[in-house]
This record gives sequence, C-alpha cells and structure tokens, in this order.
Amino acid sequence: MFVQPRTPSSTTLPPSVLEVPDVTQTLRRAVDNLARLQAPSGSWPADYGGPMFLLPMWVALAWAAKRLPDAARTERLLTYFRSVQRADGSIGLHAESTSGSMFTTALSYVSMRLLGVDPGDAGLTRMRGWIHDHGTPLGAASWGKFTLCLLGLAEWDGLHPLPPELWLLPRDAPLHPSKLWCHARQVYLPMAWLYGSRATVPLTPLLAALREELYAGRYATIDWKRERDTVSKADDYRPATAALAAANQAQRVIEKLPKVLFRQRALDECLHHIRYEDAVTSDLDIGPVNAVLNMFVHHFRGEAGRADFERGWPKFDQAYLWDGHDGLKMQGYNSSELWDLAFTVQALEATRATNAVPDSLLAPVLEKAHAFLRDNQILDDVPEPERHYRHRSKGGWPFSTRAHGWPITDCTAEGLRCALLLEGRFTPAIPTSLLRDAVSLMLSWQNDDGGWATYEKKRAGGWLESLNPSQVFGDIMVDYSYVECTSACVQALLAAKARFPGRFDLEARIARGLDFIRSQQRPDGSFEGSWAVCFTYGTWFAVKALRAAGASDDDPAVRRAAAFLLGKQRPDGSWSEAGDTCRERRWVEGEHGQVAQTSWALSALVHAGCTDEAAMARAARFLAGRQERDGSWAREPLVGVFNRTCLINYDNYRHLFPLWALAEWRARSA
Ligand code: LAN
Repeated sequence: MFVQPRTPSSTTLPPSVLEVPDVTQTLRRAVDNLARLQAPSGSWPADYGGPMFLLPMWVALAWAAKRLPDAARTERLLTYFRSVQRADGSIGLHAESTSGSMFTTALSYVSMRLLGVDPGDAGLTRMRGWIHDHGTPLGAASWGKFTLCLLGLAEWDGLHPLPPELWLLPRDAPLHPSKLWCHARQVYLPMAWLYGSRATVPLTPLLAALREELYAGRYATIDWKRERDTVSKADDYRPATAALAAANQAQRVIEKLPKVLFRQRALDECLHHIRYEDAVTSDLDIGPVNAVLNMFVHHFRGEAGRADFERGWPKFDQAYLWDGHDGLKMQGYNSSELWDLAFTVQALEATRATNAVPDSLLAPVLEKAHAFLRDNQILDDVPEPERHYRHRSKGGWPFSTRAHGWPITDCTAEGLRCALLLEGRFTPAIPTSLLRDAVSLMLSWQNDDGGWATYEKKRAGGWLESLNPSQVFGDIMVDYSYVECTSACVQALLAAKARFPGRFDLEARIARGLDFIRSQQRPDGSFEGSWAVCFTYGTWFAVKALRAAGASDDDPAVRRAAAFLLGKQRPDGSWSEAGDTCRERRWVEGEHGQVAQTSWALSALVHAGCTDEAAMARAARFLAGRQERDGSWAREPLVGVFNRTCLINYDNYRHLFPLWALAEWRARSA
C-alpha cells in the first residue's frame, strides 16, 4: 500500500509542470518498479550481453573440454545466435551492429556447428555464404584467427607471433606488458601462453569438415604465412600501422630464438600470472575474454591444470552466462551490479526533493541497497601487488561484486557517493576508515594530466596505441583519462571534502580534475563519452562535475554544453544517438528517441541551469509518455559501449535514468 503523496496545488506550479501532469505518478511507478526488480541481495541483476565474440569462445572451450551443455541449454544458445543473425546472414561485432564482422560470423558459425547444427541448416547456409563472399576467415580479426587456431581451424603460422618472452623483459622496458591497459594485458597474457605452446585440440572429423566449410574447400592449399596481414574490410577498424608492422617483425625475431633459451621460463612466468589472476578474482577473472582463455590454458595443461579448470568451470557458468529475452548469451562482465546500484540509489534519493514518493516505499529499497554496497566494497589490497603489476585495491568498489576483486576509479567514486548519501541511516554502517580508504585510493589514481583512467594510472604514452593488434577495437592499449571517470571522481571528492573537512588536501586535486574535463570539450560544446553512447552521456558527466564544483550557469563551458544539447533535441522532446556515433566519433542521429539518452540530456540541462523551460518540459513529457503501466520503460537500442566499436547492454539504465532525470527536473520546478 502506498501513502498518498502530497500533491502541490496546481496554481503554484509553473506551466512546465502542467504540461506533464502525471510526473508524480511517473516517479511513484518507477520507484515501485525498481522495488519490484530488486533482488534479495539488494542489487538489480540484469542482462549484460551485447558483444558477439564472447559466447563462441566459450562454446569452443566447452567443446574442447567435452562439456557441451545439455539439449535444453543448447536450444537456448542456438536461439540466441539465430536472433542476432543479420538479414545478410552475418553476425556483427555486437548484437545490433549495422554491418557483419568476419571475426564474429566465422566464430558463430563454428559454434553452431559444434553445438550440433547441420551444415545444411538454412541459417548456417546463409552464414557460410556471407563468409565466402567476404573472403573467408583468413580475413577475421586477430582474436578470431586466434580462437580458430585453438580449434585447429587455422594454423598458428597465419598469426603474427605473440611471444610469451615479453613477460621476461625488464619491467621498465617500453614494451613490457605491465604498461598495457589491464584488460588488454589480461587478454594477451593467456594468449601468449597458448601461442607459445601452440595449443591446439586434436583434429576430429567434425573439425576436418569445418575446415572445408569455412574456407570453401581451400584449406589444404592455404599459404598461412602469406595471409598474416589479411584482414577482411568488415573487421579493419584499426588498420595496421607501420609501427605495428615493425613490432610484428621484432616479435618474429624473438620467436626464432632457440626455444631452449627462454621459452619454458616465459611460459612459467605467464602461467604464474594467470594463476594469480584466477586466485585474486575468485576465478572470475577481470573480464569475459581472459576468463575463457585462462580456462583454455588450464585445459591444455592436462592433469596439471585439472584442479584449476574444475574450480573455474562452474563459476564461469554462473557468472557469465545469462538467459535473456533473446536466448542464452555470454555477458561482458560477471555483472554490472555495483555500478547499476550506485546510480539507482542516487536516482531514488533524487526523488526526495519532489515529495512524490513516500519514504515507506524508499527506505526498504535503500536499506537493501546499502547492504549490498557495504558487502561489496573491497577490503584488502591484493597480495604482492608490485610483483603482479597491480595497483592498490583497499577501499575501492568494483563494477560487479567484491568476489571479482578489481576496483575501478569511477565505480569507487559512485560507490563512495552512495555511501555518503546513505551514511547514518542504516546499520551495520560502513566503517569510517573504509570511507577514508576510498578517498585515498581515488587520490592515488589521479593521472598527471589531472584526469582519471579506469582501473589504474595511465602507464604508457599514447604511442603504444599504434601497436594495437586487435583490428576491431579502438583504444585498448593504454588506460587513458576519461571525462566520465574524471567527473565521477571529482564529484565524489567534492562529497568527501564536505564529509572530511580539512583531512585530505582535495582542493588542488579537484581543480586539476576540472581542468582535464574542460580540456576535453569539443568545439561544438559537447563532451565525448567513451562508455555509453555517447555525447549526451559525456556531456551529462562533464556538466555535473563543473556545476558541482561551483561553475556558474553562465560559465562558457556550461553554456556551450547546454547549447549543444538543445541543438540536438528532436521535435518530440527526445534525444537519439545511434551506436555508430562511437565508431565514427561524431554525432549520428538515431532512428527513434531513446529514454536513457534523453534522461542524460535532460539532467544535464537541469544541472546546467538551463532556462529553456519548454525544451525541458518536452523532454520530461517524452520520458513520462514512454513509461509502461508497471513503471518500467521498454527495451531500446543498446546504449553501453566499449573501445569505440562494441555496444553492450546496460539493461537497468532505461528504468533508472528516466526516474533520476524526471526527479531532478520535477524538484527544480516544484
Ligand atoms: C567495462 C564495464 C564498466 C565500465 C565503466 C565503469 C562503466 C566505465 O565507466 C569505465 C570502463 C568500464 C570499467 C569497462 C571497460 C571495458 C569493459 C571491461 C567493460 C565495458 C565491460 C566489458 C569490457 C571488456 C574490455 C570486454 C572485453 C573486451 C576487450 C576488448 C578486452
């Protein structure tokens, strides 16, 4: 039962509110929906699918390890592949790609065959047709060729070397793997072990048949070395640079060294780091790719790797597989729980100023969320961090769960903001010492350019990006400073300043963070987002940090940002950026208005102190009008992204951001 909220008398309301008469109900229903969706643990578990290269890697592992799923799950997996197959027969890099990718199409074809589908199947026939028409898997992006090599569906000679010996270089060497963004580092680590061991499953009749199907009968005649640089046009987002060609040449030299010299030591060093990563992440590993590849390593270690494999296998299943509306898929992380929860808490808190939602509805939801927040803060540094190229961890928050163990700059920032918002309201409390640890951890992460990267400090210059060998992803080599991460940290430090007056020397740190944000503004007034699509997201973060730090509403950066957003509003009040915006790094108008992007834009305008009441009321009306009767918002195109090209599903965003933006808008006009 709800307590009837106090409704302000309509005569006191400005016209903008009258144009959206039901916003009180909208807020109430949205909170009600979130209360309904909250899990007993306090979080909001949700579908985190989207990338299409993940599931086929897991199916390959399941097949190699003779652990294929039972008939019912196989059917769900096939349902997924079929639901994302494009009209031209291909599969894109992500579930909603506007074009096919050889990388994911070739691997998905292999998966479906390994799962028992007949090559005569209509879907597979179309897929094969696309593969042949686009140059066969000889042109698949490097991670695709790599996976095919593990299955004996391509030859190791066809790959540029990935010598494990790099891990024996002196730590200060410019090419030492510790310089890489941690995700790239953790992917290339098991790859180096697998490449260095030339790990390949034994040939079977099914694999022999697949060789013929994939390469249109030419497998036996392929000159693999000559195909090393072959990349299908569909997969060549980051074409090879001269620097990469030189690095490949250097790696060939290393690869030619007599193997007795270093190889075994190098493989052992890699294995040491692989097992360490398993140990410090409860076998979840930092992400989905190294989770599969590390298990491939353990599989190929045979008896010696059995215990590691057996520990990891069931964990993986539970953490990374998700049965969604479109089938059984693999997620991009072991969940997005902490991150979604931090935003949800802030959205719920924002309703307070509107008086639209009774405390009796909010309190129990917030109490459970607080428990999740507390129980998922990271309590310790990893053992021997230096030896394993790890930063500190204590006091940080992860993106998903404590078990995962890797803290992230902006997750720590958002976690801390929530902890401070809820402080003193629920027990057991988060100890003050841990709140301070979070602050000092954030400070330890600040880069020399004033900004914050994702997991670590920036460890290499941008030149390293010219060696990006992935072809399909942008910006994977270096952990750069990002507007979003920097904004989140600045806002959290501002909250910390109020909570711990005089304790940390925060002024200068905050000022440098703001300088970084300002330096990222584009000539058109926008800020580019890197982790969601795209300019609405980046601009929202930037404006919030600037204004929280005291920039006035006629600060030129704030004014230009607001003007940019107003210029992109659609006649129905919404905003819509297509996913290709991120690939192309320019605004690409989407087809239909989207609620997450509209919420970011509306919230940014509210924070900017925008005076265009009519524009904001139109946005609010759009958001309210899109709400379903049960308080939810319908699924919309993917709005998450990583590394410029791959979209990913933040399924909770459509329920929480409209609530947040409408609450902020309503509070300001109430
Ligand atoms: C994520 C998920 C969380 C995300 C935010 C915290 C939201 C962001 O603000 C900073 C970047 C970060 C941590 C992020 C980076 C890239 C990740 C880890 C992912 C999108 C989840 C999956 C993705 C990972 C790289 C996928 C594997 C692919 C590779 C190219 C290695």
